[in-house]
Amino acid sequence: MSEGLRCCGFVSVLGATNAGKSTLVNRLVGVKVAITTHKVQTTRSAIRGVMVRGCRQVVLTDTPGFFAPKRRFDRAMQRAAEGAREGVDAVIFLVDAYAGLHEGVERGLEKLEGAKVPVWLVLNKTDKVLKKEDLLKFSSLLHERGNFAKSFMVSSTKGGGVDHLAESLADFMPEGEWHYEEEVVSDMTDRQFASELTREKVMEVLHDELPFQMMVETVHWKDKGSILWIEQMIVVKSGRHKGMVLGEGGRRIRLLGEKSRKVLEEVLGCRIYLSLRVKVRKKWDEERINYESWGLEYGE
Ligand SMILES: Nc1nc2c(ncn2[C@@H]2O[C@H](COP(=O)(O)OP(=O)(O)O)[C@@H](O)[C@H]2O)c(=O)[nH]1
Ligand SMILES: [Mg+2]
Repeated sequence: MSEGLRCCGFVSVLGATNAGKSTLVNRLVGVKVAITTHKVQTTRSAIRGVMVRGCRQVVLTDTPGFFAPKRRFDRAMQRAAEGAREGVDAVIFLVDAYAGLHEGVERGLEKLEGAKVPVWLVLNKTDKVLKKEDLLKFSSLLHERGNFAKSFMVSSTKGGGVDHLAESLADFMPEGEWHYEEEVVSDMTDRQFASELTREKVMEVLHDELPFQMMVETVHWKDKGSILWIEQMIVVKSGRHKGMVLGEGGRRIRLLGEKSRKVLEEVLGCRIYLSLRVKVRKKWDEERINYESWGLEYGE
């Protein structure tokens, strides 16, 4: 533990879906806490990642992106994103500099209007924008539209600018006891993380509408000494989706298990036996218990 006056604060990362919020949080924390994909709506609930710089702890909340909610599940995700605007020391409004101004950004600007805490504008994916003047133009356009206390430019995948942002965040944290123990990086349990990771792999491998209509439950978790035994259930909404997950002769589900296990072994640092199964539950996204286990509000 480093010596010095302890500081600790909370920062929410908000922005359109696919802006790179989860990638940035992982980069700031230094290890993977949130799953990321090129798909929209990957992050379903608010996940906390903990960044430490010297004697300063920054608790980052990664949120589902802003988008137009249609179903109950969408509405619950939106409430989780909106709720993260309050009770924090600062908000990061993350914008994909390459995608420019679009509906999700507009929605974010609207939601952040009149925010009671300082909002920091962070332009992401600068590696994809070749001309610096385009970045500056876009930044000033956003400054006309919103009230930002500070602004930054980063590439969350390549790392450019992230260190400066991390330093500024840490410096901004008020004096106070740490909220989490020193070695904690996330508020998710390993079991929840394991479910999320398999969901990421399913989303990566199946490139159509299936991902939004699927969840992963970890149904069995046992430490058997030399090996950690995990059984998971992929829950889908139809027999057709089940077939897609299984693949011919079960080939796809075996591949999914392989991919998920590899990353899990890396992150958890132990040998893992992972068994995946798939089942159909037509209305899983209407079941109250699933919302509670993700910390989402069920709503009307
Ligand atoms: N080129 C580039 N891609 C990025 C950057 N940050 C995120 N991405 C990609 O953008 C996609 C969405 O990222 P994700 O973190 O899941 O976005 P979220 O929905 O805002 O959480 C993923 O494919 C990321 O690899 C970046 O700085 N540069
Ligand atoms: Mg995300």
